[in-house]
Amino acid sequence: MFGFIKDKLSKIYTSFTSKLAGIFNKATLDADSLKELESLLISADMGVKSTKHIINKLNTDFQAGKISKGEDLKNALEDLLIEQLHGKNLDTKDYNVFILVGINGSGKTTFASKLANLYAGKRILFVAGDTFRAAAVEQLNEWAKRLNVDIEVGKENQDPASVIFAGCERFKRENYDILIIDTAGRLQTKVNLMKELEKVKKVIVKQLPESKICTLLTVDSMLGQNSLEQAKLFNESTNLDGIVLTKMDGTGKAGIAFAIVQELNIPIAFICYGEEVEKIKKFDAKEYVQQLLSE
Ligand SMILES: Nc1nc2c(ncn2[C@@H]2O[C@H](COP(=O)(O)OP(=O)(O)OP(=O)(O)O)[C@@H](O)[C@H]2O)c(=O)[nH]1
Ligand SMILES: [Mg+2]
Repeated sequence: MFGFIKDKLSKIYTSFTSKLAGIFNKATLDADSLKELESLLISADMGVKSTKHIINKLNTDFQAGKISKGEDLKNALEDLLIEQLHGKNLDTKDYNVFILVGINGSGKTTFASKLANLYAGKRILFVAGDTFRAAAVEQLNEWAKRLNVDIEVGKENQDPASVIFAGCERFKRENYDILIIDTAGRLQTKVNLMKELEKVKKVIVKQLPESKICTLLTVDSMLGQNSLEQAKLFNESTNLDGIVLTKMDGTGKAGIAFAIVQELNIPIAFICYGEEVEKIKKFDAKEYVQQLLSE
């Protein structure tokens, strides 16, 4: 699939890309080729809406004779996919405060470390907003030590909003460059937990009126279409600025990026493809599509 994770190509993607190549290599296309492409896109979790939109456009071009060989199809598909992502890349350089939200195990804390590593050289403060699990605090603490980053930690079971409040105060008082707030994992369907997150966001916005706040949702790309519902509900309670697609090194369904951007109009900010701190890439729509379509 992607050049930067080729060493970990999943079986699904080996078959996805080779089937795509099978269509692109055809000297003449027929209506079945488009049907085949349609089911391939659905299987990559692109979502029915995005897929229909693309296939309809390709069909129109096919009927009009603008697409006749596989290579034409590849080029037209590439343009359409890039267009679907709106060429919209979130530039995290515009922000100095990051709030990481997402369901349990989606990769928030790991991403916190990757983000801090990207800002190496800056004065960074972590806030351990997951006060429910001692292990969660310990995990972030471990990263703080390794990356030489300061960390604000509360007491066990302390109201997360109050730890985060203290973190915001310290960020201002001690003039840090970057604030990274890790939060507890929660299911988007748990209303009380989502309300708590809403409160946390309000506290941050109120405490840091001068800061540029970026709320990022980590999405486990292996969950496919479920992620769409997650993103929708997290967006309702926290007003997301961007999505971080994690675990793209697994059987990640690359199509989900299109479904999220198309249906929710939230840009993808980063993709993560491994547990190690350097396994992260700033999202680039054009590069993403080109790598997805290349063998
Ligand atoms: N393969 C792979 N594993 C990842 C990636 N990102 C995170 N992980 C692993 O996924 C697991 C969960 O990651 P965490 O960062 O702890 O997730 P979290 O969202 O903070 O989890 P909670 O705090 O429990 O909600 C850990 O074992 C990570 O090492 C990734 O991009 N690829
Ligand atoms: Mg965590």
